[in-house]
Amino acid sequence: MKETKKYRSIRDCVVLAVGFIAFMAMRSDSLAYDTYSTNKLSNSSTNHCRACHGDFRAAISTKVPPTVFPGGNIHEMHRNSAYMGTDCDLCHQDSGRYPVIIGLSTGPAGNNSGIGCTGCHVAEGLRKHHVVRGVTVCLDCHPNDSAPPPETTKPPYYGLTGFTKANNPGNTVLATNVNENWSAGDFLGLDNDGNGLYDLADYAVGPFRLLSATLEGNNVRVTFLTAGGRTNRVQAAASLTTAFTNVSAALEIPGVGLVTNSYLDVGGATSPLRFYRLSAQVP
Ligand code: HEC
Ligand code: HEC
Ligand code: HEC
Ligand code: HEC
Ligand SMILES: [Ca+2]
Ligand SMILES: [Ca+2]
Ligand SMILES: [Ca+2]
Repeated sequence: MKETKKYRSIRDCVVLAVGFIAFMAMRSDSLAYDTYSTNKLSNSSTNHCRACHGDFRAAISTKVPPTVFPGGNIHEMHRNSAYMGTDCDLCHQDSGRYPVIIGLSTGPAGNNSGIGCTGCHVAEGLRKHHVVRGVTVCLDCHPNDSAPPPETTKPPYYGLTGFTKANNPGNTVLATNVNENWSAGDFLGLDNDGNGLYDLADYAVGPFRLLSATLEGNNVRVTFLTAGGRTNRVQAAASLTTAFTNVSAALEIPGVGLVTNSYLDVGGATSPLRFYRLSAQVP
């Protein structure tokens, strides 16, 4: 047995070599996304976070409309004690500042084991958010994600006093520099579960209910509590046993935070009996 292994045919060596090259090719491709920037690891300057989000010490926003990073710097927004105040070791490896691995870091000693960016950007939710916003490339290498935890679940790093000021994932306060809103102007934190809805606009966080239905001549004004960023419809039925149909178009609720909205159902008061309900559209 030993002899046959030792004197392998040339053909076997070629197969082994081809196998090795194929493995190398897969490896460098898979490295394309596991660090923020592949520039110092391979020649690839595309297909990584930096290709779309730019230099971490700059202010490139992928949001539409763009969000505003304090001091024009994503790095400072995360780490500066005037803002989120996140400890270096939550993202970095203390052996060196580069490269920054997305799912691995030194971590806050005695608390967590160091899961890098995913301590706040929960992996499944982050990827789902990309897919919802049309960046489907994530599915190439992460096709089998389980369902992300809901918007209300605190990511592992949230509330680690002394290591970061990031806290409530629901971001229920419309103010800058609290909870998970550290960029200015939009009052939004993160879409933690990646369903396309942020904070109060996420149905797991913000309330959604009918407040009143009042007569205005032959019409009915339906008033409801919802949140900016949602798309809602008012629906009606003649009885509770018949199907509800849309009476309003898809209503895009403007602004951020809790909003009282109303819709005038023209001719709604001409039917002897009419039931209303609201429908939620999730992107
Ligand atoms: C092909 C371009 C592209 C690549 C590559 C990319 N992103 Fe994004 N990213 C986007 C877009 C587009 C959005 C959505 C902007 C929005 O929310 O409207 C986004 C959103 C985000 C957000 C905000 C999530 C939220 O809840 O608001 C974070 C954080 C983020 N990306 C991190 C990353 C990380 C980490 C990587 C690398 C693993 C990465 N992105 C790779 C385009 C990209
Ligand atoms: C939110 C995560 C995060 C935190 C917190 C953070 N950094 Fe960074 N840091 C990064 C990322 C991402 C980069 C860019 C890496 C790249 O370009 O590939 C970076 C880049 C750097 C670089 C440049 C590395 C190079 O060789 O180009 C230095 C130095 C650095 N950080 C130091 C720090 C220090 C010191 C702290 C704490 C005061 C800190 N960082 C906190 C994520 C973070
Ligand atoms: C301690 C929690 C925490 C950690 C760790 C963290 N982030 Fe963030 N990050 C946030 C929060 C919260 C926001 C949203 C701030 C806002 O929009 O007000 C954010 C926003 C971002 C954005 C801006 C998206 C946009 O355009 O609006 C990018 C990009 C980003 N993070 C990348 C990273 C990367 C890469 C890492 C790891 C190197 C990382 N983050 C680690 C909490 C964190
Ligand atoms: C070319 C293949 C490839 C693509 C495309 C890709 N990734 Fe990854 N990703 C990897 C590899 C490899 C790792 C490291 C292995 C690991 O930790 O699972 C990784 C790790 C991660 C992690 C940390 C590990 C975890 O799941 O907890 C996150 C978060 C992540 N990727 C997000 C994204 C996002 C967001 C996109 C789309 C913008 C994306 N990836 C696209 C290959 C890829
Ligand atoms: Ca913000
Ligand atoms: Ca949130
Ligand atoms: Ca959400």
